[in-house]
Amino acid sequence: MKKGKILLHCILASILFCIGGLATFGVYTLILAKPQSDVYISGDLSIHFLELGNKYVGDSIYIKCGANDILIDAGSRHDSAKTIIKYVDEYVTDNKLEYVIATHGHQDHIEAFVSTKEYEGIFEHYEVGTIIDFPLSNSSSNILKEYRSEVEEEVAAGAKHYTALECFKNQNDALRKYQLSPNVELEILYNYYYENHSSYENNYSVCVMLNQGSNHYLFTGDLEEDGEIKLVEYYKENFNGLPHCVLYKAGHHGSDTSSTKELLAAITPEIVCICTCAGTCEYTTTNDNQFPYQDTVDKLAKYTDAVYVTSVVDVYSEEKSKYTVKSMNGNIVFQVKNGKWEVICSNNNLKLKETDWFKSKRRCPPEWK
Ligand SMILES: [Ca+2]
Ligand SMILES: [Zn+2]
Repeated sequence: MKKGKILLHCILASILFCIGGLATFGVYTLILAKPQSDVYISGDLSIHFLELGNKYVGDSIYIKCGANDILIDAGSRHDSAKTIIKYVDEYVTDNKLEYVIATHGHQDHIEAFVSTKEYEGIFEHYEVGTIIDFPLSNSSSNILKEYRSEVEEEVAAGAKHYTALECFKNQNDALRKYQLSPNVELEILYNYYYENHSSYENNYSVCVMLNQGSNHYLFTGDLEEDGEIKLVEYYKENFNGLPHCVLYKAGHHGSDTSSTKELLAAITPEIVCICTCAGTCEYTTTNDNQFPYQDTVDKLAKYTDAVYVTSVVDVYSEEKSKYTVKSMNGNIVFQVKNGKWEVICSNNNLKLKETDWFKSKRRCPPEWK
């Protein structure tokens, strides 16, 4: 190669190197300038743990993701329907719930789906796209019969209806994973009790994981200890284990029979939302075993202090007709916007450990001191 040509090459190479360097530097700064969370959280998503407008414990979780509206459960009583509808109507723009999931056949999870003379239920108020529910039940309650009959009406009106087992197995047009937006999918997990008998109705709960890139949010209905342990084992054996979960809806309203150390060790939750009325005597008058149980608090504390609770007893009475409730956090909203997540509650953003109820009714675990 001639000297002149070499020189020309050198100059060209230098120019290219400079441009390349600048370009690389430019891109690098751009990435650095973005919050780190942007790298793995993209797409808007909000998850709402609802207060249900009465003093009874129950679940109803509304999820908005892109154009999709999803409702997991509709408890706790018929009159909750008007509370749920009033709230959800603020977000639903087409009067359609694209997905409805009923975790199991207990009143405090399905009653508000159903209409009465006095109250319009969820199924009557909304058009419904796909209904996913529990394959098994031991219950012969009226509310479950009414639920089933309204599901049939929805199917006659064009809704699709699958069991969680059909979803998990991708059978009969059902899907294990529904893509809600380019970055978010709704995954129906496997639960041993989709196809095996349990004497606990709670164990039949449909288990759902929302996946947003590498962020995961877990909902297990009222799944009990035995079901949780089988869930953990199944995913360990077949899928390299359950992933770390940013968000976990505490199973069974904060009962000690859920949120086992096995499940918590697998998902190491960062934020825990409990749909319950703290200190309710609906099921027991023993303080430690009122939702959320002292033992549940102790187990959760090993992983996080970001624990939120929808409601709390206002006037306590051991007479069930006399106690009243008020908002603790109120409606708890976990939302992802512009690459960042945050928890915003309708009443206040206090963590459980900061509440008056906690200070007077629970022993503070060492991790929270
Ligand atoms: Ca919709
Ligand atoms: Zn329940």
